[in-house]
Parts: sequence; structure tokens; C-alpha cells
Amino acid sequence: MIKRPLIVVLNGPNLNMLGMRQPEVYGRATLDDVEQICIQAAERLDVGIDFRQTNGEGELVSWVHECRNRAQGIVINPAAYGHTSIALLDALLAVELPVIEVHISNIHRREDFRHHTYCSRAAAGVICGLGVRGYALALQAMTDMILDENDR
Ligand code: CA2
Repeated sequence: MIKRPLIVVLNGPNLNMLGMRQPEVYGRATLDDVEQICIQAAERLDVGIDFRQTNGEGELVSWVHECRNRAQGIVINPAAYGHTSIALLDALLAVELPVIEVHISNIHRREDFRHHTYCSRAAAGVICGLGVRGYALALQAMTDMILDENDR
């Protein structure tokens, strides 16, 4: 039997507050709703997922390291660490896995400091501004990329 690919979905700081504040920016879905969206997308795509959120930069870096030799791809909403963390970029580069970066809001329509993310240098692609459906789109794209790679 062929094992299903595993895609790890990582979420950075304050995303546990989704749906509780700033609905005009991030919508009304909670992080639990986002997890359900990802579970449903994964079932449809026949891939496994491991969905996590942390407020800690070190923990996020360690979770990226754990993906090595375990996962086939990483979907990450690094939240504010995307804008600040070279440590997170280095971890994403080190694991040598395909990465898709997701932001719920359109970071390019917001403050200047949100326009740049270090993580983007490690990402095959970035989805932003499409709300929480960006996660399902990222899982679809990641699955396509993994299947393409397996066909080679
Ligand atoms: O748009 C995104 O997904 C962001 O990654 C969200 C981050 C922000 O720092 C990035 O610039 C863009 C913030 C996540 C915090 O989310 C909250 C949600 C509700 C209430 C407070 C924070």
C-alpha cells in the first residue's frame, strides 16, 4: 500500500485569536474553523495533515525541523514572524521541503512593514488576501506539487 503524503500546516503567533478580534481584517472564522477547512481539503485531496499553531518563535522553528524526514510539504502562515524572523527563514531553507506561505489578509494593502516577509524566500509560492480559503488553495497546490515530484 502506498502511504499518503503528509503536509504540515503551521500557524504563527496570535492566530489563535482569529474570529475574536479584527473581523474586518481577518474575517469571522476561528482557528478551529481553519483547521476544519484544512481537514476537509485534505480528505478531498487524499493527503494527511498535521495542523498546529504556536505563539513561540523557537517552537515554530523546532516544528519546521521536525518536518524533515517526516513530511512531504509545509504550508505556513508565519503571521508576524514572517516579517521579522531570519531564524524561521533559515529553518525553512534547511529542511529542503516545498513550502507555501499563506496570509489571510492582503499584506500588500496594509502597513509597509507587512509588505516584506523573509519566509517568501523559502516559499515556492505565496497566497495572500483570499481569506481563510487560502489554506485550502495552498493544500491543493502543495498536493499537485508533491504528485508532480513523485511522477518524476
Ligand atoms: O494575514 C495574515 O494571515 C497575517 O499573517 C496575520 C498576522 C499578521 O501579523 C500578518 O501581517 C498577516 C496576525 C495574526 C494575528 O491575527 C489576529 C486575529 C484576530 C485578532 C488579533 C490577531
